[in-house]
Amino acid sequence: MGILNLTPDSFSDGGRFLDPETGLRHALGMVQEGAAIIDIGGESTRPGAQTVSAEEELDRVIPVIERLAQEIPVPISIDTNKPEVMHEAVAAGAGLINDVMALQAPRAVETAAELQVPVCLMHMQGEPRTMQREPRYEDVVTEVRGFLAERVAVCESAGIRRDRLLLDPGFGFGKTLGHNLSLLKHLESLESLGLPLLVGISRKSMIGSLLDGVPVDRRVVGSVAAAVVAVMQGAAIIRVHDVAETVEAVKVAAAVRRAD
Ligand code: YH5
Repeated sequence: MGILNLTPDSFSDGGRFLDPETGLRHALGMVQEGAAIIDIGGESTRPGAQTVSAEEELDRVIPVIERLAQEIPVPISIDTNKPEVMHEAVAAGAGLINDVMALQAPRAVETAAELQVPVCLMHMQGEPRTMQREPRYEDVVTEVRGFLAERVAVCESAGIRRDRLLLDPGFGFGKTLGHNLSLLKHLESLESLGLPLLVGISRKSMIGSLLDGVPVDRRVVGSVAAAVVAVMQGAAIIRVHDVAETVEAVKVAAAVRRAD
């Protein structure tokens, strides 16, 4: 899954993709590099980020989704927690909802059920503005697993088919480095929920911390290493900025995982 950020404050690409044409070119490039899904986001959810209005988010993402849906052969994912954005994005051609709030916003579960597209449910402790202040868990793996199991139950009760759900432990969302490492090491224990796992670690501060604070543009190798570990631990989809590098590494890791 290649990341297409349409936020002006996007930390890792400095908002270079605000212009729809530039966003389109970037997405096409990621598809050529082997991305199987393009994830489009118009609201920053990085630590400390402010929320944006639905109008602003729609202005950023809809023109790009409309163009991309015509021009790329892979599904488009909409990274949003707002029901209106989910609705308009699917109408414009998006085929997957990626919600870091796991459909906890008012009307989000009902909207996703109506839209009949796959949904990725992600775990987060707290909210983006404050989530990294002091993340606390008794047992991060058990708590994340329990949260995801409960959200799956809520979705199924609302009529979302189980085979349309994906799960994500939410690396960096209300987690310390230690929490993130435990989740990655024990990712396989989420596999018993029986749904495909999506993992997003690309360029995150977890990688920066492990590499003595390297800036985002020097986190590619560390991010790829984490992607390899995630695949070995059962991840089905890896959400990344650096598609070409990750695809090569993950092909090798997936072959090892499948071996006898
Ligand atoms: C995710 O994990 N993450 S947006 C801070 C960074 C680097 C990257 C300081 N949407 C996820 O990518 N959706 C985001 O460095 C996501 N899983 C899913 N499903 C945050 C992000 C980032 C933040």
